[in-house]
Amino acid sequence: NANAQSDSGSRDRLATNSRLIVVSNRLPVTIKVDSSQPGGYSFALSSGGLVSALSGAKKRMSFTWIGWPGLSVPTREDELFIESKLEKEYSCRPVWLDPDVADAHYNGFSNSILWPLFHYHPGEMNFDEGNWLAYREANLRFAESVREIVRKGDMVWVQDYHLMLLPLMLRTLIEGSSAQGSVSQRELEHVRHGVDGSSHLAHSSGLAAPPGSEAAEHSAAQVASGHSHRTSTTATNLNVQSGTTAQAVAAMEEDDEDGDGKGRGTADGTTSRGSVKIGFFLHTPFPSSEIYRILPVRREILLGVLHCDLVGFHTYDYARHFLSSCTRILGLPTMPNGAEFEGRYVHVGTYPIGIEPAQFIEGLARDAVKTRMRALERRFEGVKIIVGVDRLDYIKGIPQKLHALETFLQEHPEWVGKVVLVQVAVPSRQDVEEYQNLRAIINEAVGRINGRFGTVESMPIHFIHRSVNFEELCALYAISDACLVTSTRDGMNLVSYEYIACQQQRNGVMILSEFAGAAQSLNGSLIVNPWDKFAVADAIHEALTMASVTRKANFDKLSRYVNKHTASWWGTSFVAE
Ligand code: ADQ
Repeated sequence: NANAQSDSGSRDRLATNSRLIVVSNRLPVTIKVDSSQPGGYSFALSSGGLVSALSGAKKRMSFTWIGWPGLSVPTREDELFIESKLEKEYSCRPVWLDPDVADAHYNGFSNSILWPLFHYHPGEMNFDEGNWLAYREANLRFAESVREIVRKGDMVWVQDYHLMLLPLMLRTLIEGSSAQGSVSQRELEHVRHGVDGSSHLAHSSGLAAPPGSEAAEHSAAQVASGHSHRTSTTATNLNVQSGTTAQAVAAMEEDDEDGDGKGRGTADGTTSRGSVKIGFFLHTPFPSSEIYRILPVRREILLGVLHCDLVGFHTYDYARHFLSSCTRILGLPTMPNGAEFEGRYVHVGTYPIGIEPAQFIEGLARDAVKTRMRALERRFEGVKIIVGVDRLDYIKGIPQKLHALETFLQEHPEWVGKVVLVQVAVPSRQDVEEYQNLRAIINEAVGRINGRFGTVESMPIHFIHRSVNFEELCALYAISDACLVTSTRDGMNLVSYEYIACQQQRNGVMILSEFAGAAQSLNGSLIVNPWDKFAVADAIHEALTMASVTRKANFDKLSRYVNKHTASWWGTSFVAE
């Protein structure tokens, strides 16, 4: 009941007459070339967490989702066909990116710079000027796509580390330059100077700013201010930029729905501040400022996000790290719930994400899942099962998990042959070199441990290097005696939530890394330091020998939390705020 009340409470605060525009790197629709389908393409809605998270808000508000469609197509006709299908059937709008830009934005900058740094792996970070330009370029394309449809009163909710410059770019496109504030105008322009696409166009067409032009002077100013290493390859053309802003304002004035004749423009040709609300949510950790300040473009990324009204994180610690970076790097005055920036207050808050437990309960009721559970229980009769489900990513601490299991078997030989780790690892980001190395490390460890403790009858580790379908996942979660999450950093970690949702019958034990955001919420888990293999081995032993009454008491706490803090609770709370 408490759940229902708080949920409907936040839903009631949703402004149902406004429109929500969600922007994420990928659209929640998988599009494939398929000659058997009308138009030559097949479409399938993804079942990701964000899709369920937004279902609540979607029912109450008019809704559009903007993102990269995951492919490029040969002709404009193909694009138009896909655009029309996505708009009519999925309320989605694709952002078409040149394949090279898409690759350098996603693999080159997002996953090779921001992802490792935000997860405290600066050693894996490869900073490269070209990738940074591609990141800006892609963010600009997204901003332009939003600008084409955004109207006064809309809310734009930007998702995740792929789009951290988008809030700044969007504000510039729809509202023009902001007032001089605590950050110098020149510095803001430095981030913005690619805003109108002039940098890209000039760059790709071989144009350079004519000597003596405003653009050249601006670049010179940047050289003088020490920014030349990042700006010298681009030509800044502020005239083009203001032209683009004027076009944006004109487009919005044409679109003047309230009929007051004022459109969204003010007398000076820009829209008033706050005519569009912008929110940003980071799904990864935000690292300590001591780590964050390693980033060569640390100021630019902070400035990008600070053009929001609300910035959200999974945990209080991430929010605190963000605010202390704003103070230390930009010198901004901050308070526990926000920062002052350019005469406005940017609200910063904690919104822990969840899952939709009902989907898993419904899954467990399916005949196919029940049949599969019986088959697995027969296969592992008399053996305790520990389950691990992770993307094959270095942040998930899979080598640490394997070492802990090895230590456990070494210290407790009586368990050899009586416990298995079923580790499912979905292949991920295989174009990035660090992920290929990780795979080799894991293969070696699995082979070594199985060689050491395996017998003809049994192997301690069942390693499955692929994605498993939803029914197999439900069955695996439900028959396991414990779930082991050893992330060395993880924004939240939803696998722990999914495991709890599937454990009504067995009341299995959740062993959870203290470095996953979920450790701050999932009271009732055994919390471990994944770097301490002896401590994890002890937790495995404790989990396998825990009295059923203790398991039940722990499970009840966990289950209450997971059922209350659902994905839709997260989505509606953020949007209502
Ligand atoms: P991820 O890093 O992808 O998400 P997580 O939250 O654990 O991590 O979600 C993974 C999802 O993928 C789960 O729904 C899980 O079931 C599924 N999955 C993983 N391996 C699978 C496999 N082999 N087969 C099938 N399904 C598999 C990012 C952040 C997290 C944050 C989420 C949401 O890194 O910290 O919790 O976003 O904000």
